[in-house]
Amino acid sequence: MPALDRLRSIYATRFVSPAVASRYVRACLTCRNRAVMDREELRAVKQMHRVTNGLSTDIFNAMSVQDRHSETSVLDRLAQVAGVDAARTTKAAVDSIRERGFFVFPNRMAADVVDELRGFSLREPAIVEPPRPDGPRIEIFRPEQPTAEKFAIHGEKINLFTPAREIALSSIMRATAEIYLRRAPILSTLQMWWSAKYSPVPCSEVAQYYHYDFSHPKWLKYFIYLTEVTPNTGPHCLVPTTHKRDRAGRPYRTPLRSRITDEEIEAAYPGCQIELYGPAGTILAVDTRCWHKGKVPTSDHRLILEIYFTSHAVGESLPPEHLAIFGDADGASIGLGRDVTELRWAHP
Ligand SMILES: O=C(O)CCC(=O)C(=O)O
Repeated sequence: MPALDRLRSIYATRFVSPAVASRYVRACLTCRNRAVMDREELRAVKQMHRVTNGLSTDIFNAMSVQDRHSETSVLDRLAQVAGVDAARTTKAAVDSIRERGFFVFPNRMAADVVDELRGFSLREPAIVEPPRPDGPRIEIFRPEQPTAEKFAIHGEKINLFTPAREIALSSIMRATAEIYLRRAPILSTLQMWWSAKYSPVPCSEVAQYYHYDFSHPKWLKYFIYLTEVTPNTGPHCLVPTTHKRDRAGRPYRTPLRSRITDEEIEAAYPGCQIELYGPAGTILAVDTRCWHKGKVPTSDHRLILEIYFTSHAVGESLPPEHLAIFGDADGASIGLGRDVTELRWAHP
């Protein structure tokens, strides 16, 4: 690498400009009482994250905490609207996510809800990924003849599709997110996608290499398997506890690295990678600040639904999925007179 480029890369890894630092400080001081932050603020939080190995993000999040979303107050409200068992499950979920970065719910989505969602995915046009040089492609996924690695469905149709809405409105999911974020959660994404059995080679554009997400300061993703997931059908993989700061991952949390190989992860965290399997209906909650990826499916396709709650919205306003499902209230907080539709759990 030429000397000037090396100097630039060292600078980008270790330092931020005074303008970025001051934008970050201003964001820390003002974001507690705002649901929406602008893109420049997020960029500053992200740049600081990389040079401080995550410490600055933890400080930002500590300064954004809202007392009314404390664990005790949310669990009390949840027990009133959904019962003590729901509160117990939520507490177990939050403890596990805090400690290990993920939780697999003991109950699953009911089979008829899974079927409805799967049916929807087979009749709605999807965005084909990775994009081709000749531009974006929209296609209905055909399991017998996939033409790419990923087929993603999001937007108005899914926001209005009752089974998907009902899951997003589940009080257990919102309560878990609310306690974990310590704020009223913002629904930032509601989508489903097929990871097709298409190529045996991992594809970086569809998240088949290890990476960590960072499109908001704090977030929680729910992944619901809508097909059976085995070692060969594209399990979600992660390295538990790496949503917290650690030394082993520091070299990879730099601006120059975004896709990390299995071998690099193995060298940094020997024996720690896990793969999450389960029947259709399995519900995972993951803080994808962990190193994570989707494993390439080799024997069959995988369908997954994602519900992504974040601490803040980024841009000018609340996201369309949030507005479509929760309206323009400041966040998807439970027990405040809004819909408390419960998941239809199936017992394993
Ligand atoms: O497909 C997967 O399991 C991984 C998804 C992922 O990396 C993400 O949503 O951030």
